[in-house]
Amino acid sequence: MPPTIDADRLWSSLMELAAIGATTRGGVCRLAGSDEDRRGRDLFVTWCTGAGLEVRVDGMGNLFGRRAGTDRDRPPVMIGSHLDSQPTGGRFDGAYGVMAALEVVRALDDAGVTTVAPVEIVSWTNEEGARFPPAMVSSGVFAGAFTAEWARAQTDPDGVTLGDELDRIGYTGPAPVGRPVGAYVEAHIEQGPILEAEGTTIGVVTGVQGVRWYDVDVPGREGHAGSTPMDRRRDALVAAAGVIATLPELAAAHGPDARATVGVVTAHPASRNTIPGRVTFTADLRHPDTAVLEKMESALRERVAAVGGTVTDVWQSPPVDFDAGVVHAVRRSAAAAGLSHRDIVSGAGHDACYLATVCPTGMIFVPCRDGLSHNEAEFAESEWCAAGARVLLGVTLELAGEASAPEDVG
Ligand code: HGY
Ligand code: MN
Ligand code: MN
Repeated sequence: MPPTIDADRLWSSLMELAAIGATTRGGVCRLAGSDEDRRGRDLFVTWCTGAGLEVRVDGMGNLFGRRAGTDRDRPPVMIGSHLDSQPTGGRFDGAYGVMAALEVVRALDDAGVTTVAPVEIVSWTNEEGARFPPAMVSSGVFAGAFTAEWARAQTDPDGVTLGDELDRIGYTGPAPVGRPVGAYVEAHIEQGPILEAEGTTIGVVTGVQGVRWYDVDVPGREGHAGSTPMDRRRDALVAAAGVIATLPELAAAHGPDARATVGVVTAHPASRNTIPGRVTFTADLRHPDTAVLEKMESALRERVAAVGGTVTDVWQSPPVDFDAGVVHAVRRSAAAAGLSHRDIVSGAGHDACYLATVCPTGMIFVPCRDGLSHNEAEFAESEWCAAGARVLLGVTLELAGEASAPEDVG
C-alpha cells in the first residue's frame, strides 16, 4: 500500500501542539527558551519516540528525530521547521512544517516503507528571533554562519541569554551542532496572500528574499514636559517619528517587492512628563535583490544621520536561490498529487536559508487565510495542510530513495 497522509491525524497533532502556549485570541506564544517552548519540545519528543525515532538534541537545542534507512552511512534527508513563535504568533508558522514532517514519518511507518537514506525530522531553535535576535540563529550555527558560543550569548531585553534558557529548560544537548545533510525540505504556510488569492494549493518555493536588521539610536535632550517651550526642545521621539514616517515611501521608491518595518520603539527615560532624550528603534528591510537592499540601507542611514542618529547592523540574510533539483522534485510531487501549484519567492525568512548554504534545499508553501501571519488569527485549512504534507512525502521519498523491501535498517 503506498504511504498516504492522514489529514485528520495531522490536524489533531497541529491542534494539540497549538494548545501549548495558546493565547486568549486564538494564537500561540512559545518564545524561544520559554517554559512554553519547553512544553512544545517535550510533546514533539514524545511523538518522535512514539514513532520509534532516535531523538538527538544538539548544543543549540536543535531537535532531530531520526528514522533509519537501509544505508546508514548516507547523510539524512532532513524535513522540518521550527516550534518557537512570535509573542502573538499563529498556530501554523513553523509548527505546520514540523507536524507535516512528523506526519510523513507516520505515513511511511503505516505503509511499512523503508527509505534508503535515513530521514530526520527537525525542529530548529529560535527561528523567529523575536526574543533573542537574530532570527534563524540555530540553523545558522548548524550551517556554520555563527559559532554556538556567540549564538548562546545573545540576550533578550532582560539580559537573559539564549544559552542560559536552553540550559534551564533542559534542551542544551550533547550532539555537535552541524553535520553532513543529504537534503533539506521545509513545508511552511506562505505567510502572504498570493496562493489563496489565486486559488493555488502549493507554492513551489524557488528562493527567499534578502533581509537586513538594524538598531537605530536617535538622540535628543531630556527636559520638563511642562516648562520647556516647544521651540526650545530636542525631542528624540519627534525626530525618530519623522524618520519612521518616511519608511513606507522609502520602500515604495524601491519597487513593489521592497519591505520596511519598524517593530520596536523605545523612548528613554520613558516617563510621560519628561521629553525623551533618546529613542531606539528596530528596522527590518527586505528585498529579493542585494543591490536594491544596499540602496534602501543607504537611504535609511541618510535619514537617520540627518537627525544626528546612528544605525547599527544587527543581522542580515542574503537573498537565497534554492537547489534546482529539489525545486523540480517539489514541482513533480505537486503535479503527481494532482495539486495546483506555482513558483513563488518567499517574503519571510526561514531556516531553509541557512540549510541552503550546506545542502540541496527547497521549500513547499501552502496558503494561509488572508495571507495573515505573525498574527493570532493566522489560519490554514486542514486540506491545505494535508496537501502540503502529501507533497513533502513525495519529495522525501524521491530524495531519500525507497528501498525495495523492508531489510535490516541502519
Ligand atoms: O523574520 C522572518 O522572516 C521569520 O519569521 N523569522
Ligand atoms: Mn516560520
Ligand atoms: Mn515567523
